[in-house]
Amino acid sequence: MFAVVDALGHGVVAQAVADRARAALSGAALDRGVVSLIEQAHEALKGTRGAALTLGVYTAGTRSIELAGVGNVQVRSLSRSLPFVAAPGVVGSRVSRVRSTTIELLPNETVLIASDGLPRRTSATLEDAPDADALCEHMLSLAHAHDDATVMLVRMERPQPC
Ligand SMILES: [Mn+2]
Repeated sequence: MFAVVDALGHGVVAQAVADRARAALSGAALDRGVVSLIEQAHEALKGTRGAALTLGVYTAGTRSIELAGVGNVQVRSLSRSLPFVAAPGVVGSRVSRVRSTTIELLPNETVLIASDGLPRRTSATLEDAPDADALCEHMLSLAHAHDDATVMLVRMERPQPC
């Protein structure tokens, strides 16, 4: 599982909300699906200011990721447009119509999960950046000055034949 949590607000209060979401997700059973994971995080964040949350579960056998999200944490691929749309709402206070989207990854496809501190569109490509760390640095250099920003890069490389 991978997840990006963007708690409302800033500083230690937002950190506490993100930590609570992480604790709820860390022990969660992955086989119940991503919508169930969102619901568990929603329960855990009740009484807080809440968060935007997008998460995915990777299944190696099918090379697929199942995604679900609430609020402004976007998912995009450097190879194509993805059919993922996060549901409106705030995890912890109001969540509705959460749906999962399953994507079969292309060979060497790079998927970015980015909080709304980053521009919605970017021309960033792997050609701009020699490796994953450099690409994340490049993305963060585009961040809005007024907001926290998080970017996660997911790339599943094919196992080498032995
Ligand atoms: Mn934000």
